Formats: sequence, structure tokens, C-alpha cells
Amino acid sequence: MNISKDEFKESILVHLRQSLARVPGNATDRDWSTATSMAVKDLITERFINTMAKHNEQNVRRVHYLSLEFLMGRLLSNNMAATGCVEAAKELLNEYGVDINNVIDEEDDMALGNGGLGRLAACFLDSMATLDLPAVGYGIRYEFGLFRQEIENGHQIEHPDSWIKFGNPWEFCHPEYTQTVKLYGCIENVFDDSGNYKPEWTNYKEVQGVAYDVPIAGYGTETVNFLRLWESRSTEDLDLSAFNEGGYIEAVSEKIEGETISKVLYPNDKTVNGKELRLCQQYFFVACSLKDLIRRHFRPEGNSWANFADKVVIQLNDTHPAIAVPELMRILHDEEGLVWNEAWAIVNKVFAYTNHTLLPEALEQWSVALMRRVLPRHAQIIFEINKRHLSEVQKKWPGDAAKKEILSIVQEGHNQSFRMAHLSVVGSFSVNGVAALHTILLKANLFPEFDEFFPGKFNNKTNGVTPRRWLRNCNEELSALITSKIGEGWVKDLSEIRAIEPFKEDAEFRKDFMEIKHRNKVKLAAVIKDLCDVEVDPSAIFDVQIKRLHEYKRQHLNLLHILKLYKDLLDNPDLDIHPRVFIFGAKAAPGYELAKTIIKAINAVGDKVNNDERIKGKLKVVFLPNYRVSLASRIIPASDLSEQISTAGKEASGTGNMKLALNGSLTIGTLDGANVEICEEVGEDNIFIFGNTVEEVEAIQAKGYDPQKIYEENETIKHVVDWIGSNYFTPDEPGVLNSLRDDLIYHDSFMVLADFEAYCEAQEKVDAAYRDKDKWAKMAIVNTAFVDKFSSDRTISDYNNDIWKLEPIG
Ligand code: 26W
Repeated sequence: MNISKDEFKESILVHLRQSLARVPGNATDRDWSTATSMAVKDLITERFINTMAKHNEQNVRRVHYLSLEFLMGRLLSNNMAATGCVEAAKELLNEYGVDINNVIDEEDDMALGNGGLGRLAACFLDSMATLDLPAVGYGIRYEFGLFRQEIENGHQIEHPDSWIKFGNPWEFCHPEYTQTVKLYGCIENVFDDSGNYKPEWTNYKEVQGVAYDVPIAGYGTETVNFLRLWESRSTEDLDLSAFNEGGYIEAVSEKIEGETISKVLYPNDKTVNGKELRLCQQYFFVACSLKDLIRRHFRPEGNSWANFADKVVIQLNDTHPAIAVPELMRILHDEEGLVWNEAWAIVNKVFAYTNHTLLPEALEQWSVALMRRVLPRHAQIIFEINKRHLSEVQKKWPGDAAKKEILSIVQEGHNQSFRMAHLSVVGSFSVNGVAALHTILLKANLFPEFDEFFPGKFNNKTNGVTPRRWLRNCNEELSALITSKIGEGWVKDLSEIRAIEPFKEDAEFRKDFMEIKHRNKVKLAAVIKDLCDVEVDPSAIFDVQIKRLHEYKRQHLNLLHILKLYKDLLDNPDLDIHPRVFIFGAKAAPGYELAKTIIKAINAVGDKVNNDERIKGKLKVVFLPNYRVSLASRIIPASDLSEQISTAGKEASGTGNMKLALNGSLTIGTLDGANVEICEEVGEDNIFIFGNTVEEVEAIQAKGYDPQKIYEENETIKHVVDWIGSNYFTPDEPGVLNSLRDDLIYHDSFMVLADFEAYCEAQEKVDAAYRDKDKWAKMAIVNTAFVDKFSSDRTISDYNNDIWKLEPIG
């Protein structure tokens, strides 16, 4: 803190009184939360001003992280920790009989993201600030973040998430940085006096972007960066001419149209291809951000286009902001008058692209027809980029039409479309995958010709998570134990946490470690009681699968295993298994029917199992509603077992796997994504690996995968799959789970049945290992000690050393 403890405490009271017109006698927990946030924000603001002054004076090189999603979660407890004022806040609140935990719980999650990709962006912002790197995040200030999920009669119901309804104490609105963006219209082919093509964009619509900044405080450093989010507004309050002609309603609805762009986050993390509003969102935030960073570049004297690429690097978080490539070409060529090759040389030095998925349906394509309507000039520019790109291809592989087709940005056919991944690869100087295996598959399967065409462009940056949020702040007791043994250096340099590994031989330490886990489980049990009205025993194994609901993530494999255990127990009520609580948290995309059916199935099985006295409480199945960052911070410290069971080759990385391992949870997982590297770090003896490998999956598919055969030949599988379709679990909604049963028998696109037996065997090993308390404790400690590689500080250092090349500004 750069003010005294007493001054800070006083500041909370001043904000309560002067910003909120409250006194301690009538303040609600929410008031205390807002007042405390404002006082903390004041601390951050001082540093923010200093950081910006330093960056500007030194005319630093900066990275600009463009992302359609930032899943920030709550900010208060992180910001208190970053500025070192937790104790002071606790004291002040205590003096007024207020529990700081209730105050923290009042904050709405900033849920401007779907899942892994958005949360990664948030962890990266934390690491960039903590490592003193000059960085700006750019995104959209959605009025409605990811929907709030309720479970009604076992079904997912979506409600709007109006997180800013009552204001956001963390942001600064900057109307002076408002940008105007054009959409729609047409292009006039105009030539200047020298005969140069000077296209003119006419008949366009305009929309404005207003900047809102959220300061991002580094942990234990003076650096404060910012996340700049754009909110869309219509350009004029009302179209007055329409108003005068009696078109009041039309005038207002035009205004509403302009404001629609930043209304809501698309709740889908697989496909939103073809949705016009989504394309408008992408262009809106990209255009605002580019104009803004160009404005900022030209502010210090002496800067010009000549040194633009020395000062600016832009990281594209997946292809969602890929329209930035033709947009920067348009600015440089059409507006600034650079010749094509000069403009392209700059573009190609500025952009770097991160790929987050291999799933073909998640690779964005925009129909040429739609692009021409919404962004007519960009459509032309992409064609021009492609023409020049293909002429280079022609030079390397003369006359090879097949190569050209594969490498083209344009997908020909009845619905001609732009492949945004190809545009991103061509437009960027670096393309990275997010885990070692993912990058291998990216090069070998998705982009082999590109890898050959652009040798050295592809690289790996294994994901990471911030140890501040995902250990220091979510698991205070474990953090304190670790710090008591090795000091607190690990919070900023996670490699230091390796020093706790020898303590696994210390019986006292093991006891402390596992008692903390137990207390975290007691706390989670209370949350489960509160949210699900189910009693669970904290001495049971807490078996956790928390992530978006997707077939490839295979929550239904987990469910089949639960059904097998249930059946085994009904056959033999004395069966000796350690009691288990299966804990799920997952949102399904609202239009993803099978995913929603899986949620219903989990809840239906839970209802039966939890109330079946015959099994003597040995199994419990709970589905925690509305999984989000703040709920993750409560589940993760209480987990014993981490389910990472995607079909090999499908999960690009995973980051929940890292958070859980860091908190001493053992992984049961396939050799997929970052699980492979977690296994390398903790060692095969400290993880439960099962199932078909990527090569085996490919081999099975090559032969022709036949789930029906497995179903018919394996009695257990047949039993549990038929059970799902039998209405035993859903007597009030007959047939509601049939689609799941049929999918498993006739499609099973993600090979659940092929991995079922191996999974059950691995689960038996888990059961056996858990009974040996000492052994389990040692394994858990090794996990916490040896996953330091998965700190996002390491990831960001790698990005910086290999791609961004920024100077830390201390
Ligand atoms: C076009 C719609 C759409 C939206 C989001 C398609 C794809 C996405 C993302 C790629 C989904 C996502 O979050 N991917 C996850 O990214 C994480 C961070 O790198 C990885 O850890 C996950 O494995 C990957 O699924």
C-alpha cells in the first residue's frame, strides 16, 4: 500500500458516506463491497497513472491482446491481494461487524467469456501486469455476459446475466476516446489524379464505440495495465428528420440497432458461423481497438508508420479478431496511402495468432456474400491478400492446383466463404498452439501445407493459469502452509513451489496438507447443501468435472461409470468401495440439444442415487448450477480427483486440469491436451492415465468405429446404456434421455464406449490409492509441487521471449 493502513481504512468509510450516501448503521453488504472496491481502486489508480506516464515517456513497445472474451470473474479479492490491503480491509470491516467473505460474495462475476479461451485471456492479463510488461487488453463490454444457469426439474434454463445492472466499481468510462465505425454500404471505384485506386466507402451505417477501462494491477509490483472494453452506441441520439416526419419509433429503433452490437455475448464455444451480428461484433471491437492503438502510437513525438511495427504487436486470441488483418490493410492502404507491399510488410510484422481448437466445426468461416454486405471493402481486400498469397504458392509449387485449393483463404463451392484461420496464418508472423500435443496436431493435421509453406512460423505456447487467483487467493490455508515452509516467493515465481516436494516425507506436513483439503471439502459440502440441497460426506472422495458441457469432454463417460458403480452396489450392497461424491459444473450452449440432455441425465441419475437408501450413501451425484469463475474458486480447493477425460486429440489444452492439480487434486485423464505435459511433470505414478491415445483413436476411426458392436458385446455397457433409455431415472418424462442412449449406440462420435473399460479400471486404481492415506497425500503434494510449469507467468514469458519481445518496465 502506498498510503497508511489507517488512511486506507478511513477511505472505505469516506466512500461509503460520500460515494454511496450510506453510514455504517444502514450499509448493506453490497454497500460495503462497493465502498471497499472504490477504496482499493483508488490505490490502484495511483499506480495506474504512474505506469501510463512511464510507458508514454519511454515510448515503449506494447502488446495488444485482442479477444472477444475476457472471463475476469470477481476482482475485489485479487485486487486487494495485489495491492496488499487485505488485512486492513478485514480489520475495518470487522470493526463494524461485517464479514469480509460476505462482502467479497456480493460482487457479480464479470463473465464476459464462455470458457477456457476467455479465462486464459484473464490469466494472461494478470501475468503481463505482474511481469511488468506493457500490455493492453481490448474487448467488448457486453451488457449481458454468459447466461446465468438455473436447473429446473433437472433441465438447464438460461437467464440473462445483467452484471452491470447496478454499476461496476472497477471501470473508468472514457467518452473522449470514443471511436466511430462504419458498417454496410458499398464501395465506389474511384481513381486519383495519378491513376491510383482510391476506393470510397459510401452509404454506410455508423456506430460508435465508447471506451471503458478496467485497470489490471500486477501482484506485488507497481505496474497497472488496463483492459479497454468497447460499448456500442448509435451515432446520434435520434435521427431528427425521421422524428419530424413522424417516424419516432423508427428513429428510436435505429438507435437501438446501434446499441445492439455490444448487448450480449454469444453463448457458444463451438460455432456461431454465419451470424451477422457476430460479424458486426468482431469488426466493431477490432475497428475501435485498431483506431485506438494507432491514435496512441502517434501521440509521442517522432512516432510514424515507419516505427509502428517496432512499437506495436497484436496477439489475436483465436480467429475471432482476424478481421483486424484486412482492417489494418484498409487503414494503411486506403486511408494512409501506403502502397500495398509497404502496408503488407507492416501488417505481417504486427500480428500473431493463437489457435485454440482443432475441432473443424469451430473453425470460423464467413460467407463471401455476408462479408460483402457487412464489410464490402474488407471482402475486396481479403480477395487481394489471397491473390497475392496464391501467387507465392504458385512460385513454390508451380502448377499445383491442389496445393492452391488447400492453402487458399477462400473456400470455393456453392457457399463461397472466407476461412478466417487461413487469413490469420497468412497475416501473422507467428502462429501458436496452446499445448505441445495440440501444436503437433496443428502442424501435422490442420495446417501441414502451411507449415511447409511458412517454415518456422508455427510454435507452441503451453497454456498456464495465474497462481495468484488459482492458489494464493482461492486456497488461503494451503497458501499459508506452503508459505510457512518455503516463504512467499512462489506467488510470483511458481518454480519455487518445487521446494515443498521433500515435505511429502514429513508426516506432520502431510497431515496439515490433508486437513486443509478436508476443511475445504467441509466448506464445499455447505455450498452443495445450499445450492443442491444434498448432504455429502466430506470424507468421501470428491470427484470433480467442471468445464463447459461438450460431447468431446465426455461428461457422459463419467456418467456411465457412475451408473456402473450404482449397479454394482445394487447387485452387492456390501461392495467395498470408498464413498464418492461426483461433482459436476457445466453450462451447455443454449442450442446444443445433446449437451442439454446430458445435463438432464446427470441430474436425473443424481436424484435417484442420492435418495436410494440401499446404497447407504456410498455414492452422491451433484450438479452445481451456474458454474462460473467464482464457483470454480470454491470447488477447486476441495477436489480430490480431477476429471480430464476428453477424447484424445480433441481438447486443445485444458486449463482446469492445471488449477486442480495445483490445488493437490489428482488427475484421471486421457493423453490429451496439456494432460500429456502434466503427466510428464508429476510423473506417471502420480496421475491416472487411461484410454486410447491419439494414434489409437485415429487407427480405430480408419478401420471404421462401430459403437453398436461394443454395446452388444459388453454386458456392462449394454446394461448402463439401456438403463439411461429405460425411464427408470425419468419416470415423469418418458423418453427424455433416448437421444443420449441412441447417440451412444449409433454414433458415439467421441468414442465413449471405446474408452469405457479402461476408464473403469483407472477408477478402480483411484479407489485403491485413496484408501492408502499416506500414499494419496504424497501424490497430492507432488502434484502441487510439480505443476509450476503451468503458471501463466511462464506462458507469458515464453510469449514475450519468442513473439512479443517487450522490455519489462519496472
Ligand atoms: C466460433 C465460435 C467459437 C468460440 C470459441 C469457437 C471456438 C471457441 C474457443 C476456441 C473455445 C475455447 O474456449 N477453446 C479452449 O481454449 C482453451 C484455452 O486455450 C483451451 O485450454 C481449451 O482446450 C480449448 O477448448
